Amino acid sequence: MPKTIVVIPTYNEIENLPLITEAVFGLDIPGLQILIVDDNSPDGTGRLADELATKYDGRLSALHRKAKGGLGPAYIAGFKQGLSLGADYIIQMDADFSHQPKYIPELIAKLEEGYDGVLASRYIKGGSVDPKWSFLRKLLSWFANRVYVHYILGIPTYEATGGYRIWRRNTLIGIDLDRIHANGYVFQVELTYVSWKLGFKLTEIPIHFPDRVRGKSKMTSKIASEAAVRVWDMMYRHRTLTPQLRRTEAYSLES
Ligand SMILES: Nc1nc2c(ncn2[C@@H]2O[C@H](COP(=O)(O)OP(=O)(O)OP(=O)(O)O)[C@@H](O)[C@H]2O)c(=O)[nH]1
Ligand SMILES: [Mg+2]
Repeated sequence: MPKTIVVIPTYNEIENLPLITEAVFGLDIPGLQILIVDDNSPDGTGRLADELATKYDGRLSALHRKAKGGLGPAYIAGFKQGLSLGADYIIQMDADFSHQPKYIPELIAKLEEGYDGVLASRYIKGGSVDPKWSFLRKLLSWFANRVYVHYILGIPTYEATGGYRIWRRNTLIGIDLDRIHANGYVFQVELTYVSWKLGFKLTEIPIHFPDRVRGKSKMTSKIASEAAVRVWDMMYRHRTLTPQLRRTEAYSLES
């Protein structure tokens, strides 16, 4: 039975955290654990995560970081911790229910067909976003993923800014997380780009993406517009990667 760890980064998600953990454990997937990565949320999400670690003894753990450092560094710390806990598969997922837990069994099943990573996609056939999105938001997100990422970066998927995925242990080691520098949206694109350049086999499953109901979004239009510029720099930095440059040794948690 493979050990699957769901890494959930949180910042002020006190309302969502107990509900999302209950929903994930409610799927009754054998060997599944949750790792919460909290950046010292002022609303006490980190304390709640410790309480949940006691409640779900051995099935849930919390990683506490000192201050809000962005999604990218939180995920990298969470991935390294998950690997050191012995995960065979690692799922990355938001706490706000835009990433619906019901797709987890499908993500695992698809990975087990022999892929190195599976992306939950809003922009392949059968996928969709919240009907409440404005036309402009839909257009920008569609353009970023279907056009920019696919045709400019050349990534053979139609989703790269979304952060609902599953990775094999060896993919996250091979990527070498220490070469991933970006935050927010670009972090998701960088992870996809680097894994593809290194020759890992990626695929997608379609999902519906509803907007969050509880709590506040941390995404701003500044972060979104910065992403469009930073993605060029990211592409330049990784342009010479080839499968020969995969990392082979495990990470030490100090790095
Ligand atoms: N640990 C940590 N988690 C974060 C940070 N920023 C955001 N998160 C979490 O990352 C997930 C995604 O953040 P959201 O604010 O929902 O951003 P988004 O989903 O891109 O934007 P929306 O569509 O507006 O919800 C949530 O679980 C947040 O709590 C951060 O700096 N540190
Ligand atoms: Mg969200």
